[in-house]
Amino acid sequence: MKKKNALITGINGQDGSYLAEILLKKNYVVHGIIRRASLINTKRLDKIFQDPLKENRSFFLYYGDLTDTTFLNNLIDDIMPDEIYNLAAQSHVKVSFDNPEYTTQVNAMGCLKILEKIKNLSRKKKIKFYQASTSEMYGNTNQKKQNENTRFNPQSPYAISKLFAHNLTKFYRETFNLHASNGILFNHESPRRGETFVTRKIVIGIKNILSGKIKTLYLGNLYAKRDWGHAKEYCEMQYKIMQLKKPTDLVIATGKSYSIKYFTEKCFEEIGIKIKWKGKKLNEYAQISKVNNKKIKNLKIGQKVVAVHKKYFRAADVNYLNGDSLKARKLLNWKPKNNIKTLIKDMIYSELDHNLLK
Ligand code: NAP
Ligand code: G4F
Repeated sequence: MKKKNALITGINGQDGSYLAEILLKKNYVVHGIIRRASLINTKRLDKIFQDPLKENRSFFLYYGDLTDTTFLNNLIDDIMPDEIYNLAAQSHVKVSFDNPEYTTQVNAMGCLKILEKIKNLSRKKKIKFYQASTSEMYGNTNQKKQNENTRFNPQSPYAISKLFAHNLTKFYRETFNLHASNGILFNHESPRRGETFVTRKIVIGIKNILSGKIKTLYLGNLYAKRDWGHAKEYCEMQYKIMQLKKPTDLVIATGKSYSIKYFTEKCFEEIGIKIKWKGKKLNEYAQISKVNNKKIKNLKIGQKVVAVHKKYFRAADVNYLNGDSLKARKLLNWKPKNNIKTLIKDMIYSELDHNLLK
């Protein structure tokens, strides 16, 4: 049987790398776009990389950029994929405040370029499309749980660019009859998470505190709450959404929401360190109150290990996200396997030197 061809934009990212592994296991030929960088930065793809000179390859990488229309059109013409997963994005919310135009070019216009190309090819081939939509689009809402019918109220250039792409995807599906779906994914993390997103930053911060490289980890808004799932599991859902007979928009979430403060406490707790919070607002900090781990010798009771710094606050923030994924649970026959505990364990144990752990 002829193998299916999938094109993944953003293959080098957290999700792209997991999705590529999933599709290769399902016997797909996987094509991915990577950006040229002055140093090789494709570590997440090391496991699945195939020598370009190997015959009968099933994994192909192409240098390109979502801002380059000619490149995108030529590549899609060449591959004529069965499925396109659009995961490429300037995905950092805080960065989008400083780079709003670039964020919009990539996240919004990038999506438009691909949808237009799929539409123009539709007489030749029906290419299916998945758009990486986001819970950030809900912004600040008074709904206790957010689902596919909740009103969007985006709070950043990132979220606005993603809402543009979300609406486009829906519009092209309804108007031009494309098989195009939005996965409205709530935050999902893993050992492969980018180092400047808060969960990975906390885990790396703890590692650096344990090794003595830093004394204190600085964070921003400790009171924002997020619905954190596991990226590997959510990427399996991206594949499943693509396989639906009828394209649609689906929320993927755990339905549990925790603050950054809670996540931080639980990470320390996982390695046997109890922290105590003191102070308020910009003077808030946490110090070590107990160490229940004989292998940790260089930390003292009272050491200030976490503090708040205004640098890490945003001009506007999303205070509370908690997803209602009932529709996906029914349509995809899914329920989340991971919770905050298993997520923290996976991130901590992948990051830290096992000799330092309990
Ligand atoms: P990520 O780790 O930041 O990966 C994004 C990928 O996009 C990176 O490989 C990046 O390339 C690539 N990229 C950025 N700008 C590009 C451009 N101009 N042209 C081509 N490629 C470009 O993000 P992620 O966490 O895997 O998320 C995947 C997608 O889901 C993103 O669209 C994100 O916005 C969305 N999303 C994520 C979450 C989440 O919690 N993780 C939740 C909802 C939605 P480099 O490797 O060269 O930087
Ligand atoms: O980890 P974050 O940077 O993720 P954020 O902003 O929720 O965005 C991520 O999830 C979205 C899905 O909802 C994706 F669409 C998006 O691409 C990205 O993957 O921040 C989470 C929260 C925020 O409220 C932030 O203000 O943590 C707060 N926070 C507190 N201190 C911090 C920090 N965030 C970062 N990055 N760094 C801090 O020091």
